[in-house]
Amino acid sequence: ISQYQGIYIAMYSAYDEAGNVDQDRVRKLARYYVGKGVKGLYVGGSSGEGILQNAEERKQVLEAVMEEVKGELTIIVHVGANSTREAVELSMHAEKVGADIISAVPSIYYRLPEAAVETHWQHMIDSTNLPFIIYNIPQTTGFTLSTSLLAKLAEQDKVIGVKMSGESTFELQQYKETGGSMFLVFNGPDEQFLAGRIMGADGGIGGTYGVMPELFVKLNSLFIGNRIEEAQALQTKINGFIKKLLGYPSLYGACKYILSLRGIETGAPRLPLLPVRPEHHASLAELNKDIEKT
Ligand code: HMN
Repeated sequence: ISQYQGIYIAMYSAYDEAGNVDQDRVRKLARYYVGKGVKGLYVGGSSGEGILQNAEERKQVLEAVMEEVKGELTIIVHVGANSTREAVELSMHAEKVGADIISAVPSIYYRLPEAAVETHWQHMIDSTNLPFIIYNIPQTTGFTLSTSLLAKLAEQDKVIGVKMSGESTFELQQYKETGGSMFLVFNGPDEQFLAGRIMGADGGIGGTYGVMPELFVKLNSLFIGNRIEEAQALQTKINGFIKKLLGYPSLYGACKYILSLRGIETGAPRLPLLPVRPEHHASLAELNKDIEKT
């Protein structure tokens, strides 16, 4: 499993000024993350607004990412969609363009029994030869992955891990124990990265990594080097930044504005995610400086 361990940036969307997917901006954003020590990118997840884009747009985003960084970064694609049919279409597309791994949330809106979620995921798994990472994010989907479903899915070689975005490190540890030492668990809540690692996570996938990749790479190295006190101090420092980011009308609007200050234009997030407000520009510029000097 060491081939997949590490830090994955949950990549943001990149639109032009009219709000359309901008492949050139996607390429620049992907390129920005090369050479920073991260293992790869998680494309089209929560931070990437996959759920706010149609299938065609999601394909355009992935194609631009693959053209730019294929072979340089490991690419996990979020292919979750409400209908199984669309999720399967996106899975097959991901395989066709050379992505490394697919991953999906359950279907949302309907309250589905576990058997329906299992069937939904199984169709994606069966549609390609790619490895699959379950995406568990109960606070947004309303569906909590049980250890029994995890155990059942993990029996298949293709199901290599879970992205654990729930906030309980107890559940995270239970997933790791259930899946076994060869089953990957990725920490989701960035503010608990170190806690997740200590309780068994193999790495992390996170949305705030996108404005501070070097800090999470360093935090991960400190953990691996068993320098726990320094790691705790760095996580505390990072959490100060995350706390500020979460105070804006939208987290991604704030993160994307910070990137624009570094010359990486990605446009505003798509509504209903709110754009950054002009009166917040100055404090975000301050925050950017603080992050850059850490
Ligand atoms: C993604 O799919 O884009 C993210 O990796 C999901 C990730 O777990 C984020 N969680 C949520 O959005 C609920 C975190 O990165 C989160 O944004 C961060 O910890 C700040 O709270």
